[in-house]
Amino acid sequence: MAIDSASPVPKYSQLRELLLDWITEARLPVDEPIPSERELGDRYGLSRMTVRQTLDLLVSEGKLYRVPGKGTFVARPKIEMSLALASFTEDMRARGYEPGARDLSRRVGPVSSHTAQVMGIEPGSLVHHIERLRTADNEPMAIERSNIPVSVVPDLDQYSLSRRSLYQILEEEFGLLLDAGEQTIEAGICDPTDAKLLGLSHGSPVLSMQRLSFSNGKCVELALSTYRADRYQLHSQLDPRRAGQV
Ligand code: 16G
Repeated sequence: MAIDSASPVPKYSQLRELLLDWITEARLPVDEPIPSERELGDRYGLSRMTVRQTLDLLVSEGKLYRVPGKGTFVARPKIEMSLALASFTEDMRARGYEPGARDLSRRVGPVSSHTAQVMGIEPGSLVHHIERLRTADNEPMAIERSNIPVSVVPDLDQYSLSRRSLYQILEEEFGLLLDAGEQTIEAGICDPTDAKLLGLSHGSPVLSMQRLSFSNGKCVELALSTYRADRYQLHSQLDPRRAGQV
């Protein structure tokens, strides 16, 4: 297969298709190096700038990853984001990854008015603010910022969250089984602080999530999370169309 100079499809886009086909057909395994920019340029008769543009695109899509000084490699397939009320720990274990959590900050303080409104709690009431870096096989995956009402979970600050799952503590120590939840997912751009923690370059795409979880009608957690868009994707089954329904 070759690049078609007469085609209206930009050359970097044609090269993207060719490389993806080649990776699929050759069944290149994860972590396999792909040829250098120079080799690809020679092979397809393209400038290094065009080849780099294609590789940048495939890296930002999470199909390839770069190791400075070493080259470009085939990335692991993206993780499908769970749309269940599962904890990060359960979700990662179910997929065969070792989950991890690093406390970035934990404090108790009054809830802001807008957060109180989202959570349906009294403005100014005390909440646990918990900020954690979540890892899978030691690789940073997400930053989770949780707000948990002190009135619902009084002594949460007594428990370490680096060795135990938050949902497990809620269930085993406080008898709180999460039985309802809602989640909003939006596209976002990583700010410099989060980018550093997630090992991304500033301005990388991320998925910003807001999850509200409830137990027996009471709001237990509002989590505002930043997930790496190069490692996560959303997949859902589609219901058949029915006349008159939107
Ligand atoms: C999930 C939840 C988060 C919760 C965490 C508890 C999202 C999208 N999801 O990641 O709200 O705090 O699980 O995980 O925010 P853990 O039980 O492993 O600590």
